[in-house]
Amino acid sequence: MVLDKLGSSLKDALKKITKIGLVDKKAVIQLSSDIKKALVAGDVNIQLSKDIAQKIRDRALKEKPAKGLTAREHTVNIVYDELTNFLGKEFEEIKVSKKPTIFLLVGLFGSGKTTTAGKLAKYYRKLGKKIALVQTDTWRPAAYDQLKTLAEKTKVQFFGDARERDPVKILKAHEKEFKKFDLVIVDSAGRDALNKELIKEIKDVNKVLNPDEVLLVLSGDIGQAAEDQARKFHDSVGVTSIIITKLDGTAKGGGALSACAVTDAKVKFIGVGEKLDAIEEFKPKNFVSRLLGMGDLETLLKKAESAIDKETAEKMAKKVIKGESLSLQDLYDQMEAMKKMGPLGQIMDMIPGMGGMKVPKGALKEQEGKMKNWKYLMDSMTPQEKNNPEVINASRIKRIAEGSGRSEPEVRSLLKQHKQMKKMTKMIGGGRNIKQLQKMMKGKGLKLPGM
Ligand SMILES: Nc1nc2c(ncn2[C@@H]2O[C@H](COP(=O)(O)OP(=O)(O)OP(=O)(O)O)[C@@H](O)[C@H]2O)c(=O)[nH]1
Ligand SMILES: [Mg+2]
Repeated sequence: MVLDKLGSSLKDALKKITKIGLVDKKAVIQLSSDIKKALVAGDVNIQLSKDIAQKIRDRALKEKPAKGLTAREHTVNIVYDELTNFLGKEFEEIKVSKKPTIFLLVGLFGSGKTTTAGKLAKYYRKLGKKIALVQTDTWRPAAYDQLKTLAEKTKVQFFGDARERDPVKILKAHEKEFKKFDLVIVDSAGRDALNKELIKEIKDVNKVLNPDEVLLVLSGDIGQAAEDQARKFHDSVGVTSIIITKLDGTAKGGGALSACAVTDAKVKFIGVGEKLDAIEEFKPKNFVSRLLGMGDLETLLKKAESAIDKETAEKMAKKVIKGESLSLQDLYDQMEAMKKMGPLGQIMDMIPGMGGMKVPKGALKEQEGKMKNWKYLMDSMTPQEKNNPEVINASRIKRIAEGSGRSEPEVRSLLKQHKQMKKMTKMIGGGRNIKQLQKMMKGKGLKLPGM
């Protein structure tokens, strides 16, 4: 998970107060001191860490819990609130409604501009947008091929010119075609530092392109220095949004995120890996709930939504919320969607109540292996059997095993798994039984609904 260490020390701090019987002054002071330490260790500015801790302490001691909240819930809520505030409060989506919407990506060498251009292309293509990627980086020889390959991988249009040295000419040569696209994403050249030459180049490109968004790409590993970089870029070329990359591989991400929260341009996306789908919209609220282990159903649903079609996602979410049971067909659809969503471990972090659970890596691998075989089994079932697995008797089990080239015990194990899934969706639907669900999962060694 992103900001693993910061997350686990914040969770530990909160765990202390969920364990003790009484949340008294001493406990609150301890909590705020633990949180301050966690933030400082996560590279958040010391003064800022102190301020946050102080606010949490003051509010937890002064404010009366809202009706229906225990003192403990009240305190956790304040922690959540204050951490969300310091990461930028409300999230405002980048609108891609005007045609064409134009993004210009800027940043220093190696910050992740080109990779991010590819990621954004994939992200918005999944939302149904028609995309063009444009390379104006004439500085680095490999830049042209790098973005062209990404465009081929994501199946979007590519514009560029490997021989032209002037970025403005490249833009002029293609600008007429831009209006055929919903979103035109323009990559640009980086430099070691924001110098006159880079400023001039970005200004020239800016003038011809007149982009709707100037997105500054910053590498998370620069930590608090992100603030200075963001301000300088903003003052000289006008930045509308920030993307922080490489949050998967740095302990300094807390520093970078919190530092940018105080600038005029807000962080809109974060990069969480080298692969093309390793990008997420940065919503402070969701981010903090994940960090604190409260789960992040919204992000999960969104991922599911882009993987499966919207209709299936809504259908499934409704069933879970109503506590209705899911059919084998749903399990199958979910598995199909999961394949596109990434490893199970990543998904677990996003399910409320499960973020804090430590699941042995082996168990996840084994589960992923099992899923493959279930697919074969389900391919041998009739639609009726998938929708209503109760009809599957001994002779059907035999037929399914033979048809799929798997064994009868495997069919039985799948049916058993489905039964458990049904039970669990009922619990999640009830909403109150996460604890019970976790207990059951621990006992059985990872049996998630639909996984
Ligand atoms: N782990 C991780 N690596 C990333 C991420 N984003 C980019 N990278 C890697 O960072 C390196 C630099 O990425 P590029 O996209 O080429 O950076 P750039 O800003 O275009 O670099 P220049 O064109 O040289 O200025 C590559 O090895 C990427 O794979 C991320 O979110 N996580
Ligand atoms: Mg590049």
